[in-house]
Amino acid sequence: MSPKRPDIRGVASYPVRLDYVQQMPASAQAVLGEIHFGTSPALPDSTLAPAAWIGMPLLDGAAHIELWTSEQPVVAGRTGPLTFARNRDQLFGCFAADSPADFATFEARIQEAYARLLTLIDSEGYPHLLRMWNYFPGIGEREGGVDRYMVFSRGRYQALEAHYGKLNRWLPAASAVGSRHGGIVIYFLAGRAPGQHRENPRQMSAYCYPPQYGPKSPSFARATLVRGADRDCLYISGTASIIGHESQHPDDPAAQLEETLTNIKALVDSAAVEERVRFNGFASLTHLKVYIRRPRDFPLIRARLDALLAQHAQCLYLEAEICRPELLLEIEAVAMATTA
Ligand code: 3EB
Repeated sequence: MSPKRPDIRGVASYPVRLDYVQQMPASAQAVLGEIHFGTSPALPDSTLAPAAWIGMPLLDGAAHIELWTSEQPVVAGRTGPLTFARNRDQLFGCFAADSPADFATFEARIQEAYARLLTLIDSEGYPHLLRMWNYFPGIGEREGGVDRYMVFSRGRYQALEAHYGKLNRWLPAASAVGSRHGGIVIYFLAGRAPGQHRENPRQMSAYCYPPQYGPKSPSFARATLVRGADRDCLYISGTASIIGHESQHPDDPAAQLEETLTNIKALVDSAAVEERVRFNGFASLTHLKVYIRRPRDFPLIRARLDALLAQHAQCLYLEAEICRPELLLEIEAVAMATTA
């Protein structure tokens, strides 16, 4: 177990609990989902709740399981390649499948994943997407003037457009990151009630990016705010060294880290002011996943975050391929605030 565990147990009025752990607790609260990171596929033999492996090397040997649990009773189910577990308020779902090498087949698989999960959340009665994670190998591979990330973006766009029309106000916070091994894994949180999707004052909305980033723009919000009775939670999307739509500081990991942190701070602070949430800047960050392209940049990044973050912050450091070749790192986070 990580020595830095926040004491947020007993907060029944926020519907899910997240921990990054080293091993599954012997008797967990009801499990909504478990996502295992690392290079060797090690999944439980049989679980009712969604379980998936992401083939991404760990840069820090500590925690490697992203564990979602619930204090309320959980009901689990499966339809085809989708598994899910839901409590009264939220549904955790996971799509896992091979990743086709061929771009056209890959795009069709992504579109199918999104079509299926959108159908699932409607039929189960949790129609509001709150947070999405997208992992697949070869994100930077190029073929015919596009890369695999652009093809992913188009497959996702087409399924979302078929479901919601051209409206962007439904789009949730997301991450889309390249793994090294394994297939496509897409997992998500959806709610009975909507979250508040937020944009970053320093960045162009991703769904408005110009076509140089792909024939269809990436479909996600910069953050999604989910309110609980005595706790508010801001799910912060994968965030990188981008201002407007342009990558900043090529080849300078320290400067990319500072720009990324400034972007995250802008999301937390703007949500605090505009939605009147009691966030307190970086001190409110409770969970971070730090995706690093080159292992040699890890010590610098780790040292800066150790100095900046609260003692109780939980971090996962992963070696990953970021969707633009010049980006050396990307950080996703959760910020929490009490309401009373
Ligand atoms: C960016 O800001 C960096 O396509 O779902 C970050 C988070 C990024 C989510 C996605 C992409 C996605 O454009 C990349």
